[in-house]
Amino acid sequence: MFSNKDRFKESFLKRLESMCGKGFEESTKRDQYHTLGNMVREYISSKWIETNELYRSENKKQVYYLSIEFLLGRLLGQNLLNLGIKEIVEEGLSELNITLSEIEDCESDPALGNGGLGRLAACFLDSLATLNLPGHGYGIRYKHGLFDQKIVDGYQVELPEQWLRHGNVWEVRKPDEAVEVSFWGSVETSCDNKVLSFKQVGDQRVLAVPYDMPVVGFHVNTVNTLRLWNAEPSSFGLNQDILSYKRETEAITDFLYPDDTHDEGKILRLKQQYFLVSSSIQSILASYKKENSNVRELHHSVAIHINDTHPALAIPELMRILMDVEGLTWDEAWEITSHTVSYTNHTILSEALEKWPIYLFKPLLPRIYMIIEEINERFCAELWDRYPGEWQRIEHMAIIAHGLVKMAHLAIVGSCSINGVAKIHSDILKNREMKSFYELYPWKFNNKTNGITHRRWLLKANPELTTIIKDVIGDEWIKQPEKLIDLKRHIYHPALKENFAAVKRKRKEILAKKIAEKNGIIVDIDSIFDVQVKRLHAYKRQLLNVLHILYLYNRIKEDANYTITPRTFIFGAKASPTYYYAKKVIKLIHSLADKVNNDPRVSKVIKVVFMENYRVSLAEDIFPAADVSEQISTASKEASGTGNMKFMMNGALTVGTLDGANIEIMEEIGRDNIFTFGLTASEVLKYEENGRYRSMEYYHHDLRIRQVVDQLTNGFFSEDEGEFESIADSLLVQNDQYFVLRDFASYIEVQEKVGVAYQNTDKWLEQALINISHSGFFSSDRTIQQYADDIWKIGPVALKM
Ligand code: CR1
Repeated sequence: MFSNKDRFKESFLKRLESMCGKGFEESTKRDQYHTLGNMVREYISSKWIETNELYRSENKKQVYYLSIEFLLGRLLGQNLLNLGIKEIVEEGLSELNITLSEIEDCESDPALGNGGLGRLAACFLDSLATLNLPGHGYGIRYKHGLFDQKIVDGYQVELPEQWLRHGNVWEVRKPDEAVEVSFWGSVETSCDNKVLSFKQVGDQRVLAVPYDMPVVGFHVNTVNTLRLWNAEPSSFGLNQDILSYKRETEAITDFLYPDDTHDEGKILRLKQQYFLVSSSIQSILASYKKENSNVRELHHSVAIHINDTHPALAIPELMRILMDVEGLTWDEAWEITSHTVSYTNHTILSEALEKWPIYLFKPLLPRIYMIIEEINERFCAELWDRYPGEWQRIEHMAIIAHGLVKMAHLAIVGSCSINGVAKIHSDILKNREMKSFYELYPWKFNNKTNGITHRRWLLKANPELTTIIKDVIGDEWIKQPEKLIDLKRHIYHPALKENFAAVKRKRKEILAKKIAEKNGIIVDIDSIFDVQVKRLHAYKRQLLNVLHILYLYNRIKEDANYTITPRTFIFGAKASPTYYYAKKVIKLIHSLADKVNNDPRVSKVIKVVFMENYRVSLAEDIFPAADVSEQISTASKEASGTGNMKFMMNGALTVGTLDGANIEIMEEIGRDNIFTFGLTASEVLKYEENGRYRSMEYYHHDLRIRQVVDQLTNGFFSEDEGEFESIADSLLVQNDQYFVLRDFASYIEVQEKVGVAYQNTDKWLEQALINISHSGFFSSDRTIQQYADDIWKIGPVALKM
């Protein structure tokens, strides 16, 4: 049906009629989307079945990637591209006078994730399939993904996201593979022939029903699986009021937690975590046992990866099943578990380190708690042997302490590998945050610098740039992204520069049109598009960006001779609904935008735009249009960042601190092709240790700082002088935890350099092209290959094309 455009057109029209009961003329765009989506899914399914059969027959080691988030984005366009049938479909549709993008816009953008961590998981799935690696995702099928953001009078309002409202063409419900997950109750211990056995009784059972989604590799036959679990009432759960049982059960998969760093501390969140883990481990074991008789060999055939600590209960859950169901001894079960599970840490922010109070944990998961207690006791005994008398160290490293279960400690002790997500982050883990664990298990610690799939962030998001690159260096780089470096030889060719400039311009025009439609703001295409898009967090320092814009406003107002390269400052960010400070910053951006955009003189040279509801599909419009990428976190706080890589790949120049993967970007492209500023990580950490930073001194000594900080509370923005007082307090009263004022002068200076550099168009274009040439290193194909070789020890299993 996709062999050529005529065949496609014919099947499309036929299918449309049979599916929607309408002729083409009466059909809506959504009917067309559904028809095409179904055709594509059907086309995928034979490869999907073949891949699964191959995995069964080859019986090679497989990896299961457990993640509480998968931020997939829309799938139609990506699947067409990966299947290699996008052009045929586009041609066929154009003969019907429709464009693919109109149809794509009918697809909801599944936001089953918050930000970097969830999007990373989605990029990894794409790379696994493309590299023909047997690797599958396990996650939760949230009925409502991350909230939709509306801005009302400058304030964020959250609306429930509804990605399933019109169904999901990509999923297949598999009720036959449903499993049960137990909560509450108590553990009955019995002793038979000196062998203890454990049984959870009086528990509440929840049915976990899998919905499988195909993960299509790029131009290969591999189709892996993303299995998302849905919570439903089980027929065994009827020992309670049926309505409340149904409600309680379904609540488990109703919502994604909209908070990506704070530990919510909610029992529902813990339920979600155990629900994901228990159903996934049961399913992994069931499929292992179909082909293998000896569960003692599990770790030779199965690797289980936990994406942050949210799925860390995989460790005690695997122990439970190996002992209570399979009848293994503790030592046997531990040997297998600790060789099967590996763990990635994504942040050092202490508020994000999950710790569960025992009083919540123990009643909800009594058997799991028992197992963790035992893991802890044995671990502490080991420590006691190794560090006799050092009770402080032992207390500090224990898995259970001060009434809390520490998930990161559990994850470290029970895993064979622990990795950070950029060099500096992994070093901080080893030398500071997890130092004592590193001393104990140095071999477990390693780094895997994050990556992004160039298939979504370049081929799909920026087909115009893709074409230019292909015209110059061919298309080998598409399969081997490191070959993008071949472009570097051509950066001085005027034609390449011109073509790149034309593409950038075109993409800026497209974005400008969206801004005009959505925000009613007309922006200057010739201005620098300076973009900061990411979750809103104090450590990401959107505030630094805001204060700099305010400083520019003041300069322009005060000095008639002040000249500046015109700039459009673009923001996109969701704030966690309960994060008061973050929501205030969103309001501040809007108040600033009002001031700037409505001032006749200022608005001639700068504009401020906040794009509502930042999400994957919007990101695909933004990255290709950006000139400048703002990566300005307080050094040491951003574990890696991945937006930085997407900008670079689309030829934006970075303004950044020496934090996370910015450092490796700099190492790749050279110091001259990035605008760095601010404290280094070791300087920040030193300040934090010695407590010598006084933000007040910067406020008093730098008039530029004093002016902008005063403007937060002197009625400049609004009659309500208290509106932004909390922000001013964070800077002064609370001594500016994220060093905004400390880095302010250095930020102004580097931004001036950016303005000057942009004037030299030729050089700017060369630098943009240098960024693109080096972006191959940041493909998630490289990252995944490293995970596969060093951690999972898995190799490709490929079907012939
Ligand atoms: C980090 O903050 C990193 C992503 C993916 C985030 C970001 O720097 O790029 O993970 N961490 O590794 C996170 O979401 C809960 O922690």
